[in-house]
Amino acid sequence: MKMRSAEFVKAAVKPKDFPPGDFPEIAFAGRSNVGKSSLINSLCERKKLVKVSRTPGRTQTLNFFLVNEILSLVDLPGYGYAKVSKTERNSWGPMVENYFHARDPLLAVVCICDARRGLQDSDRMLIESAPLFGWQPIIVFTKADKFKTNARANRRRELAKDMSCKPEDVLLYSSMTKLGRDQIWDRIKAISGIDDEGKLKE
Ligand SMILES: Nc1nc2c(ncn2[C@@H]2O[C@H](COP(=O)(O)OP(=O)(O)OP(=O)(O)O)[C@@H](O)[C@H]2O)c(=O)[nH]1
Ligand SMILES: [Mg+2]
Repeated sequence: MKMRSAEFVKAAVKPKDFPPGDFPEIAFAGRSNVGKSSLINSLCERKKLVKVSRTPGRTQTLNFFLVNEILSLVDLPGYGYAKVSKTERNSWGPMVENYFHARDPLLAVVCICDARRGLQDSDRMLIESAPLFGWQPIIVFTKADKFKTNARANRRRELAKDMSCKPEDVLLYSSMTKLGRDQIWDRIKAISGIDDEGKLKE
């Protein structure tokens, strides 16, 4: 993906505060601390576009970004983090559900999991809700740099077995090494109708 520009648009909680929705949109979801914000930064080739948390559970709003002035990316708050206050933890559900319901341009949700832990129940729930809301799930296993090459190949096979797919279809990613970056962009580009130049296809 040719990266010409990447900018923060706004943070929002309620549908009335969302940006107009003029562009195809891809959201990034996953458990707290899994690496959602890091993934957006590394996809956009920016170090500090999105704040990466030192303590988990920090992203508490829906954060909208615009890439190449044609593609909207949304960093969603993490789910399942026990240490934020109960009110904050419970507010993830309605806030994100309202977003999923209200957001016509949302085409896909990148469902991010830790490659070491694999799919957790909460991840499966998110993925299973895809048909209800009409977006496509793109399942990404991040922090793959935590495995050495051989161990990573084994882990890929295990994850494929769990998902009943081919090992080569498992998206392993690392924000540190950029492993898997092109594959994720290829999926996002295909779903959003973006060409190799990073422009919307006619
Ligand atoms: N080794 C390794 N560490 C990573 C990777 N991606 C993220 N991290 C680290 O994981 C921690 C959490 O990363 P974030 O990107 O803030 O995770 P998040 O999912 O946005 O977290 P919340 O917004 O708090 O839910 C940070 O310390 C990152 O440096 C990766 O691919 N490999
Ligand atoms: Mg975050």
